[in-house]
Amino acid sequence: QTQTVHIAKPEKGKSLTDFQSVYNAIATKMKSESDYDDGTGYGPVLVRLSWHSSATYNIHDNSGGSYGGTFRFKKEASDPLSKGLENATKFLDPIHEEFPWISHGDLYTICGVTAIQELGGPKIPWRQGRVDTGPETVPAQGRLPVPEGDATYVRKYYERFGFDDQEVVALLGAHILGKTHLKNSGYDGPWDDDTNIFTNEFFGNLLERDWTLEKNDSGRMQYNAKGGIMMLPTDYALVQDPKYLKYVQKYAKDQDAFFSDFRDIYVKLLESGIDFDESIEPFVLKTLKEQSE
Ligand code: ZEM
Repeated sequence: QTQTVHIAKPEKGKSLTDFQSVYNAIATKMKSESDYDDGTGYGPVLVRLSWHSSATYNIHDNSGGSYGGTFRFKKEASDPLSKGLENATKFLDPIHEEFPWISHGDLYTICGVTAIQELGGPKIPWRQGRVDTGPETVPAQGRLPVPEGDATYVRKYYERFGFDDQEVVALLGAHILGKTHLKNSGYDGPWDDDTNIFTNEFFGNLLERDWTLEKNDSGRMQYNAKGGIMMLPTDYALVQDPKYLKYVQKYAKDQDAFFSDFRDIYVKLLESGIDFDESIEPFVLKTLKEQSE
């Protein structure tokens, strides 16, 4: 089987300061457009974009992943499972115009790092060096997960990335951010009362709320709890499977453990399939708040 090789090449002549400028431009635009999606703001949809641009990865042939920035091509972005992400790419268009030197892969990953940090999540060490590849490198559709699956489906799905049970549970904690939209996915509602604060509450909600499986207005089955919050079947799978449940309980009790494990698996996701030379240092970018202190 042929293996795709993705060697990181840093943006020429750019240093930490330049990437901090990109971070600041994204964070500032997030703040000034905080009305988006009924006051949720753009943070969650930017995190989802970083996930979908990386979610095409296949460990068996090293194809897909965030390296080539191929989400910029219609062939990839038009996947019905990515509906709604045009809001994220449109948000980023003027950022790319301001910083035309940044590759799309770097932009589609640094935006997720920016959003998580600005919304109160862990600091994410991020590395530059993704290089735009051509339309011929867009993976065939069918690599994104469907929300209808059970624990067996979720475990099998993440084998393609080489992620274990603990990593999968930590990563899915990102579903504390944002919401599902009938017009995009056919699911309906947020995962928490706060849609734009990164905490370990996804796990607390899974364990503590009274969940009822109900049919929503597009005929899809989802878990609902009082106060209008919801879980996808793939989210609820994490409490149905004893091996997953163990980590749900751990992260519900221990936000520091969640933050640290989430950081590690999110970095692994964004860097899947990329060879970084030792000379490419991870950047820990500062939040707007840290810079104003
Ligand atoms: Zn999500 N996700 N996701 N996800 N996701 C949605 C929204 C968001 C799955 C999924 O089907 C859906 C990860 C994994 C998985 C985010 C981040 C991450 C929605 C709703 C669906 C249906 C879309 C809509 O209607 O607008 C499935 C099946 C997953 C794996 C099994 C991982 C991993 C993520 C990040 C690390 C985020 C932040 C959102 C909210 C987007 C928004 O617009 O509010």
